[in-house]
Amino acid sequence: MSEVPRNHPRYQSLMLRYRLVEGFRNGLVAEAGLLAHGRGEAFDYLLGERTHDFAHQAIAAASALLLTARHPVFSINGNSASLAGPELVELARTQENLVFEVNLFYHSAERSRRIADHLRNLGLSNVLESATPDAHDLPQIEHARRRMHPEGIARADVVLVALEDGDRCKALVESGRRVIAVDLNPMSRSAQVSHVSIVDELTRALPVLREALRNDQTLSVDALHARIASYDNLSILNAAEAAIRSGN
Ligand code: PTJ
Repeated sequence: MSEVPRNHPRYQSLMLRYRLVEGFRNGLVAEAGLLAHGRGEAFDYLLGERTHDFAHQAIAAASALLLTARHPVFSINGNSASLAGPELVELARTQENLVFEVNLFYHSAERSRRIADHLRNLGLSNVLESATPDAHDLPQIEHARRRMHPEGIARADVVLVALEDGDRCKALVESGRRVIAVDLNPMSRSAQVSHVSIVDELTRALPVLREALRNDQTLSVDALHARIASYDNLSILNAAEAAIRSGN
């Protein structure tokens, strides 16, 4: 895999596969995570593997939400940790109060610990694991993703999720938290129910988000609130679906 020449037309896509397969071999990624990635690749292919204007608009709203948040938390699963380690580190450097909480659908204590260790080894310090003995439970959810660390998602007012399952997204929204989703499928339940849906590939979207956070730091809270108030997620989802259907 490392022998793929940099000028190969599918270089980036192949490198992401490599990160994911490596994550699988190291016990970070669930078997189903490999399938979830393939689904994402298909949508990204239809989107022309680029960050569209609708994603830039969603990222601008996400930046405003994160900068005005009291306690923002990025919910991390096996795929996001394996795909986007370096991008998460850069994001944490820009938004210092951002907490990273390992929260898994196919939970095992072993995989959760491996993911948390992986992130800490990359240099992240604000790393929590949902499945702690004093975890709170998110109402409406039966599976392992209901758990919330008391210093993480349980206290969060803004939660960023990526490659998320729709029922937890909905439960997070209904719990009163503001939810930002990164999901290549604008028709997924996660994208449909979130307040801000970034329809873009995770490792492409995060550096754009980091740049937006950097640029927006000097804006007033009023200006950030105005941006959030004027943001219309439904029109963003419609634009993303239209791009996929038209192939533009
Ligand atoms: O690590 P765990 O146990 O928490 O398991 C996590 C997985 C990913 C297995 C689980 O959340 C899952 O099954 O996800 P889904 O329901 O398949 O949803 C994944 C969504 O993310 C789909 O809509 C994909 O199109 C999208 N997606 C896949 N890869 C990417 C992506 N979106 C952005 N960037 C990607 N790289």
